[in-house]
Amino acid sequence: MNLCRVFVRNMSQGKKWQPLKKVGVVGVPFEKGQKKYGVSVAPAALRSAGLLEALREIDDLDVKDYGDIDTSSPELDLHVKNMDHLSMVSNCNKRLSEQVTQVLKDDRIAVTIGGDHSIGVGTVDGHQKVNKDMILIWVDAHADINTNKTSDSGSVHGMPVALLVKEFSHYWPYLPTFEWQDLVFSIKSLGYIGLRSVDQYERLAIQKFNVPCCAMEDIDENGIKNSIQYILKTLDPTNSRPIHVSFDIDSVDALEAPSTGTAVRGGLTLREAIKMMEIIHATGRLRAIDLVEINPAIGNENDRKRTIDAGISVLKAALGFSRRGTAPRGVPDLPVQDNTTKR
Ligand SMILES: [Mn+2]
Repeated sequence: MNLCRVFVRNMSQGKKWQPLKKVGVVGVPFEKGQKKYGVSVAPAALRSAGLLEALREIDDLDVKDYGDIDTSSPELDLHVKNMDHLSMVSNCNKRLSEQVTQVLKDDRIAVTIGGDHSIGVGTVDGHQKVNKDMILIWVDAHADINTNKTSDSGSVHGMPVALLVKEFSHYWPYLPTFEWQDLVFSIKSLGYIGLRSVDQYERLAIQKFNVPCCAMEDIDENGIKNSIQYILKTLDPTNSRPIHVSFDIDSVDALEAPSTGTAVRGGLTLREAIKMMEIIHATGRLRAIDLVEINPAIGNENDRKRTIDAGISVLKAALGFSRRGTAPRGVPDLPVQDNTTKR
């Protein structure tokens, strides 16, 4: 009797995770977080390359397109040093946060297609409003954890992590128009994969806060499987927390994803990126994924196509596409011929 009661209690405490079979796609045609033209056309380019159809081909996946976020807003001078287009970044992220919250409340995985990486502020804000215990895996060549004091460029796409972790609040000045943001996400719930271009103060931040981090040299040393498993185990030893992946296409090697604004050689192979996503999918805990920094205006037609294909392959792997193939559901046999004559 007592044993039975203990068993029932354990069952109800240990939530059984299953991959969610419903996704909601949100486009964010926004590029004011960096200086180059073109990132804002990525959602349209991904859709016309067949992103939605590719996701719908995944076994049993229910895909709803929520359309694009309205990224238009007046440019205000907020008198914050070394932060370009701050009011526009803030407005876009506010709307994006609300949309991501809605997708998750609709019981779908939020798939956000950027846009530059400044939109990670809104996707994480919107996600943690629903899943307070989420962990964040930032897959990127860069750490994106500069403040306006440490940034060389003033571009906000190099600052989203610093903007979204609460431990950084006293490294920032007052940021007008950011009142909508719930600054509750902790840097203790963050891990990095794919780093190979890290500024000095970014490295200092990673060390100071002991952020679990698999830079490319660690991935070369240990392999992608051990690397992602190390990040997942460190952030969430009991396998019980929802996962948010913010995937910058520049994490992938510039040879395989050339159409991006800050390409760096020596990155993840496409196969490593896909393998990592298959492992994350298998946890059953993926609840939000961002795909950012594809810039179809950079490179030639071949570069553009290769980069978009890489991005779609990464999303497919995260959402359950199997490279082994999938047999048709509920079909026990191959189709037989009407003609009964045997060969
Ligand atoms: Mn990035």
